Amino acid sequence: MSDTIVAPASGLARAGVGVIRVSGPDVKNIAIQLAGKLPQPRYAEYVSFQDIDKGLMLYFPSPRSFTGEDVLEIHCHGSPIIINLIIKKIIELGARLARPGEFSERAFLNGKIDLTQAEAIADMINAGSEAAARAALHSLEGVFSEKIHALDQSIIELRMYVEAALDFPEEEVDFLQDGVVQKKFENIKQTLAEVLLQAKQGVILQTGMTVVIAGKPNAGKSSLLNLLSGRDSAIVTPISGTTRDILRENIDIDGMPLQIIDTAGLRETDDPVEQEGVRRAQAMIEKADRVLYLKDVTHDEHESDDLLQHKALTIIYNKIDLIKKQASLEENKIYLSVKTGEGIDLLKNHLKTCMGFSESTENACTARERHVDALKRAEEYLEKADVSQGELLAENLGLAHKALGEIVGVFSTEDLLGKIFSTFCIGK
Ligand SMILES: Nc1nc2c(ncn2[C@@H]2O[C@H](COP(=O)(O)OP(=O)(O)OP(=O)(O)O)[C@@H](O)[C@H]2O)c(=O)[nH]1
Ligand SMILES: [Mg+2]
Repeated sequence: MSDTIVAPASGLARAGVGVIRVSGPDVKNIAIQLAGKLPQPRYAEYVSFQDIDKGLMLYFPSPRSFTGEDVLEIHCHGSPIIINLIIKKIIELGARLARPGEFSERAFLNGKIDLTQAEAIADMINAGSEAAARAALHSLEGVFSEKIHALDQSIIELRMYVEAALDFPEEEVDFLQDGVVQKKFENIKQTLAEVLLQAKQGVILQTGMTVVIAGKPNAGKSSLLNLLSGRDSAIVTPISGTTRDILRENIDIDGMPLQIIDTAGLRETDDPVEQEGVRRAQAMIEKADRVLYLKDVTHDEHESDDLLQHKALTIIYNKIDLIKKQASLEENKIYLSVKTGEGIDLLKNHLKTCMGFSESTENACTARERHVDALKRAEEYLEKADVSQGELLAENLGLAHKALGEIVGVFSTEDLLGKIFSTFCIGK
């Protein structure tokens, strides 16, 4: 990598301080041209950025820097205009604007962090809840990678053991049937299952799920959105057809992030505005991870439920306060009252169960769909392996090892790297 990159590290927001990051071989020269000096490594110095602004400059010489290259950090006033002027000047001095995620990509390519750690940086910045931020920190500290490495190590060991057996065909059978292989193999499978579960949990923490509230007009959908989000975001009236637009709120239930979406009541109508609302509601329903289909218990209770086809459907009978019924939950049916709040805990617990969310996020790590996929593939290879057939076992252990390597970035194609880092923002 021969060029020097620059980007606003703190975004282009109006704030007290704005941070610009520069990385690459021209850093020393750029510092001298811009501020008249190169600061002492890792000490903040107060300098003038030509006639643009005054502020702090820090120099991190290679390899002890975030990217592993020479890095300069510039703290100026947090004005988008000032930040852009300084960046323009730095580009004149020979740098170019960084691509999204390019700083993290360089850190990965220079061996400062592995792929899951690079992803954890993005996860931390995007975290939607405290639990998600904490989990991202664990991943960034390498806790998740450690688990993958440990698992990988046991696979390699077993594979070496099996390969050794294959080299002595006359003793192979004894080797494979001495119980050691079987035991090690079972341990690996069990650990893999545990890591997979943790990774799924990590994905939930990171991305949350999309829950769409749907149903007939006046069932209490907007009231439910307001109750769950704890704010008065949707208009609620006794008039059917109040909501037309899609409304979104990000909430978290005991640390589990959720996006809840309120929609227009589903009904036949001649009003073109409402028709568009119903069309949008149906589009949201199709994309939802879960649909809460709300009914008014006073008149819709016995209506057939096949009004709506969705793979993840929960039917909610609302307004039980009007018929003095008890709140209850069975399978995917919940009786509750948004007005009195009775049964809302049942709904919250139901949502946690649906997502497989466990309460103990204390030691959780963030993870991605990509990690879950790779772990699942590794699991499939192990399923195909057979302890009594050496060749087959060795081959599948090798394939599982390769799948795990993709997670931390040992065996990653350029394609995959491009895909991962391009989802980062500029400056990361
Ligand atoms: N008694 C009682 N009334 C409720 C309850 N939940 C909502 N309501 C009332 O039902 C009416 C309709 O509520 P909304 O939340 O606007 O219903 P909606 O499903 O969003 O209606 P549309 O937007 O028209 O589709 C309002 O007058 C609410 O106060 C409940 O649990 N009990
Ligand atoms: Mg509404």
